[in-house]
Amino acid sequence: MDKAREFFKENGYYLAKSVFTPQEVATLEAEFDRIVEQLASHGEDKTENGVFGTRNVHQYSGIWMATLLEPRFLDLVEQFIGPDIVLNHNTLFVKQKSDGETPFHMHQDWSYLPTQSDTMIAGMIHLGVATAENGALRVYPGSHRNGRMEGSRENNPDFHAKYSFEKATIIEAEPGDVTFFDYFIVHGSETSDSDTPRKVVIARMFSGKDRKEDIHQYSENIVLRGWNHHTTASTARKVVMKQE
Ligand SMILES: O=C(O)CCC(=O)C(=O)O
Repeated sequence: MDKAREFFKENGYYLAKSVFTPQEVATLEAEFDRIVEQLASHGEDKTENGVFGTRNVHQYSGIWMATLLEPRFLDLVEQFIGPDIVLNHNTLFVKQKSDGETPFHMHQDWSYLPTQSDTMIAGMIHLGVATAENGALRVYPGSHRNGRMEGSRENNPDFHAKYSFEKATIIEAEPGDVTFFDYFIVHGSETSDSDTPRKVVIARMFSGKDRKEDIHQYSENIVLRGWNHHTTASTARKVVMKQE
């Protein structure tokens, strides 16, 4: 385990192999596909350049809720952010072959969901293979040590010119693996050129000793392990009421 923590600290990411068994992946992929079918039945399966998805798989599936609470998963998360683990939200997405421009130009995540102590990380659970061809995640190892970089959003061409896809490290993965990454690491992914869809669920989690910079900022605030030291009656509401 120390190996995972050390690698993460040094590089800003860690690929954990075979966290979920092939049997578990089969069940999770079936639940994943059921969510996708439900989206399609509501006409919510329009792709943006080959990518579509939804937030919050635990709002669809009890099995997915249990998966986010799986000790093998949380033991790894604990290595990176400590024993108090709060779910901000999660995202399911499928990436299919496309001629369009990638929606994931190189960026950092912090400006989308800043927290006071910058503990936010992502845990990307792979339900299918991730390869260079089908648009796997690419990262700049060690770039998390730059902290908050100005203009590091997906829509900033100057930032993308500085951090090309070509020079980034491609993180290929197998079903059942989990890729963890810091919200400061420079990352992104190219359009898929493969007939094999890429399927992932990405959980965004932060330490229960940390807090969102703005309490009105969206968060599920679900404690997956330990304690949330900043919850109050007002923040425990789904919609935080603004003071008049
Ligand atoms: O996994 C990918 O293709 C990119 C995802 C990403 O950039 C993000 O969720 O911030």
